[in-house]
Amino acid sequence: MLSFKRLTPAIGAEVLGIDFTQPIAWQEQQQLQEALVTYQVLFVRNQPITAEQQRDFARSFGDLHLHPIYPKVPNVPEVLVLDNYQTDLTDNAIWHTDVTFIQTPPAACILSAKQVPEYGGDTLWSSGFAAWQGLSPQLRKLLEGLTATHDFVQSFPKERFGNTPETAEQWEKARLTNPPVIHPVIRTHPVTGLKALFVNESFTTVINELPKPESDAILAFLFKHIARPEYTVRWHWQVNDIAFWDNRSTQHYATNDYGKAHRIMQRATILGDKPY
Ligand SMILES: O=C(O)CCC(=O)C(=O)O
Ligand SMILES: [Fe+2]
Repeated sequence: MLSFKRLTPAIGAEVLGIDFTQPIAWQEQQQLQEALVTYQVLFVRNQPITAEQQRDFARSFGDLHLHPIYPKVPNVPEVLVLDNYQTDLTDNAIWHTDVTFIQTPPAACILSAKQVPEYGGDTLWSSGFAAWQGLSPQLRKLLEGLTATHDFVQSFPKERFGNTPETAEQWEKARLTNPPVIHPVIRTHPVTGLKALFVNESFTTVINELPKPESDAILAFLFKHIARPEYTVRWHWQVNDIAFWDNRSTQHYATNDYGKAHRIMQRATILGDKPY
């Protein structure tokens, strides 16, 4: 029997009583889907799943995104590998929502911890609902109806992701297939109808309706606002933990404090709808 233990008032719950190495019953699947919207991020301890199991579970929620840059698990391209010995992951130590540089950003992501440092390497999630509700009515009025540009290149610059003969072609292709896109600054969650702040420091470059200096100042404020501890939950990883988050209403930050310790995570990314 599934149960959920809430972790903070704003966001996060631990899921108890589930085994992802076994097929998930339809009823459990429904419960998880509902809980994902309620808690925004779910954590499950002790789930030694294979990449194929992770892919298949993720696929039961929707089509999967193939990341244009990050390395993939061999033969399982739907599961990407975040290995600090292999890839520059410093941009994950910025508050961000995954893959907002496409027209239909992910609805949800599933992250599995394969190797973790003894200490450090925690990940934090922030609630876009709580952040929105934490703004004054005056600022909310200003932001509603505004749009922002999201650009892949801001977080994956050529200097770091396309600067070798092996990566240059992949990077150029990624840039061409991922031109900048426009999303609302405040999005409406398609399931709950709640509003969430939807600009993030990784990919959002400008609020389109404002002069650049005003856009810069307001974005800087919003990026700081989303990080307020009251809106967040912090997870300390053990190997084989899973995090499953609603990528429509949250941002996350992978703490970069573990130096040369080896940390490996694998992620499946479930595509969503066009934000409105
Ligand atoms: O490494 C982590 O904990 C999270 C990395 C990240 O940003 C992601 O998986 O989307
Ligand atoms: Fe991320």
